[in-house]
Amino acid sequence: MTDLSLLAQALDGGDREKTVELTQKALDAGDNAQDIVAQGLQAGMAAVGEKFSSGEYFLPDMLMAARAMKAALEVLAPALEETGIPTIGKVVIGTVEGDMHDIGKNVVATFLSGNGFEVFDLGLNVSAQKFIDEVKEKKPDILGMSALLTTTMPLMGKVIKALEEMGLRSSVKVVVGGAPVTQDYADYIGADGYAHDGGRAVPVCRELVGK
Ligand code: B1M
Repeated sequence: MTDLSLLAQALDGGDREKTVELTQKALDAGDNAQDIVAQGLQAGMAAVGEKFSSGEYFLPDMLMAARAMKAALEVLAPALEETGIPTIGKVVIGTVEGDMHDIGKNVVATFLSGNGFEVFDLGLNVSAQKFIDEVKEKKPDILGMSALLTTTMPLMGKVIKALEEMGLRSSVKVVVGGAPVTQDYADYIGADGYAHDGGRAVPVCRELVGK
């Protein structure tokens, strides 16, 4: 197994070329794609977040790391999506309005489609109305919402309320996640499921569709 801490360091340093190179090397060495995400890329991003919080890093540092991570995820996508599993459920997913963080949501979407779900990714900055419209149109088994900011988290609760008001709540299971989201918060807003990370999102969604 490759030393994935080197990958974490490259991402932390915002070095896109090195991040992509080390991701490819780890894949070639036979490392599991989900481990590469968790122990390499996500570990690096966690370090970036801590340094941003402490004032050591600024917005451009976060942006460089985000670009490096996106490029590495493109390298990993075929391995993450490799599956022979037939479709086990439909998911509509997006990052809530006002929130421009989509890396984690993309990881979750990739993990889900790699594990047999048909995924409709609405992207980021998705309004409550858009979520509702897509639930009406696509009739998914699961609606997934991601929020990375404490200021955007409440939109998830608003969507759940709107689903209730429109008589749509019982037609869809709602799963929420994102760094500031907790199981307690998910319970508080009336979500059906919460996942701490992309790997966990898979069993949570499988359970909700009874598979
Ligand atoms: Co932002 N940012 N950011 N940022 N950023 C955070 C979130 C922050 C915690 C950094 C910090 O202060 N330590 C902080 C939020 C503080 C708070 O709300 N309390 C913050 C801030 C303040 C901001 C700005 C306000 C900064 C500014 O402008 N002054 C600004 C806001 C912009 C906006 O959204 N309106 C901003 C901007 C940005 C960038 C654009 C530069 C960039 C995002 C680029 C992009 O996504 N395209 C960015 C980044 C990269 C981060 C950090 C460093 C990393 C986020 C990330 O991609 N992590 C982040 C610090 C941190 O989280 N430690 C930070 C890797 C990713 C794989 O993990 O997203 O947690 P994560 O996803 C995980 C799980 O959470 C879970 O599974 C995923 C995969 O395992 N998950 C789900 C996520 N969604 C799920 C949905 C599910 C289930 C699980 O079900 C549906």
